[in-house]
Amino acid sequence: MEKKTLILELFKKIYRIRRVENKIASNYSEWDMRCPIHLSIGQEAVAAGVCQNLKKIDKIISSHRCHAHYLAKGGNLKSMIAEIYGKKTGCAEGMGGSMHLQDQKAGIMMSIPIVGSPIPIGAGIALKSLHLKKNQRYLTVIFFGEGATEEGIFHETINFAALNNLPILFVCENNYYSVYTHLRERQPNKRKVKDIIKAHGLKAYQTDGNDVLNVFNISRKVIKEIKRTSKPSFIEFNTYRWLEHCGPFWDDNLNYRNKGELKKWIKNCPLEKIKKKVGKIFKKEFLDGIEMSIDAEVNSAFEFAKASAYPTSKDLKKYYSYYK
Ligand SMILES: Cc1ncc(C[n+]2csc(CCOP(=O)(O)OP(=O)(O)O)c2C)c(N)n1
Ligand SMILES: [Mg+2]
Repeated sequence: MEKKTLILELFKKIYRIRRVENKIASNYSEWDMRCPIHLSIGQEAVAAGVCQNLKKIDKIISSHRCHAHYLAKGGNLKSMIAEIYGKKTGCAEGMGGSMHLQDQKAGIMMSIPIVGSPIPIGAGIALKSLHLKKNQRYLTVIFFGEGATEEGIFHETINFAALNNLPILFVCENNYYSVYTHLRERQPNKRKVKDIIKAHGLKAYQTDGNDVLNVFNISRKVIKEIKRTSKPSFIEFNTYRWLEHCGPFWDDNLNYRNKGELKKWIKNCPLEKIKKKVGKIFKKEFLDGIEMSIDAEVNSAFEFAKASAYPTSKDLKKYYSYYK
């Protein structure tokens, strides 16, 4: 892909994710969306940059903070919004909510909010690939927060993936916080996650997650290597969540984060960064047109979701045989 087309595509991806999540945040207080939400505002470049390198056949699996991954991998927008509104037209038939986004046609296998649990399941998905014919094989990307690296299952899976040469890209979005607790209160000082991974025998990288071109370039290089060698790899991207851990609001009145820290990361906005680059290549009117068409698409997904029906107790019976 030509560089200017790539920059435009990355801009579109990040703008769309931001637009969707801003609208979720602004509509949330209407209380029609009744599931918890974990927004990725401020972290979008990781999803956009990594997924830009994936083919439709490639698979991803995500966690509670899955909106950006789902959108970047090509998940259906209407089904996503309908799911968050708890509607039958949602991607989990309205019974999962924001933390259970999936669109298997687009290679989004599932999202699971039990911290750490998508990691071994992702390894299972990758293991299956090894048993397929060569032209049906795929790469699996497992997205998780740095909190998940503190779980035993993460280390067991890394070991298993290394031992079995599973074609996995482990993507750790290090936003420094697990809910209200900073990394420094959870992990020994100066111990790098990347070094632990290397000790398990994997190649491991750590880099800026807010510059989408940087994310794209390093993941392109690593993905090529995984496809060539069928050995798993790990990338830690440093980034930052702007809003509260769970919900649509700013929560810095709680003072668990340093105000200067948040300001610094807002200045380092992934959308503004790519917007600057794209603005140097394309005319403003052209970009305004793109933004308008994305806005219209997002608005119509919300209208679709609101107009859709809720699942009924009959629908529940399909999955819960004990439900009377
Ligand atoms: C096994 C388990 N323990 C605790 C929780 C509650 N919980 C939900 S998200 C979260 C923080 C996870 O932090 P991180 O992995 O860094 O992801 P982030 O929220 O920062 O994206 C916790 C503790 C959970 N869902 N699952
Ligand atoms: Mg975190």
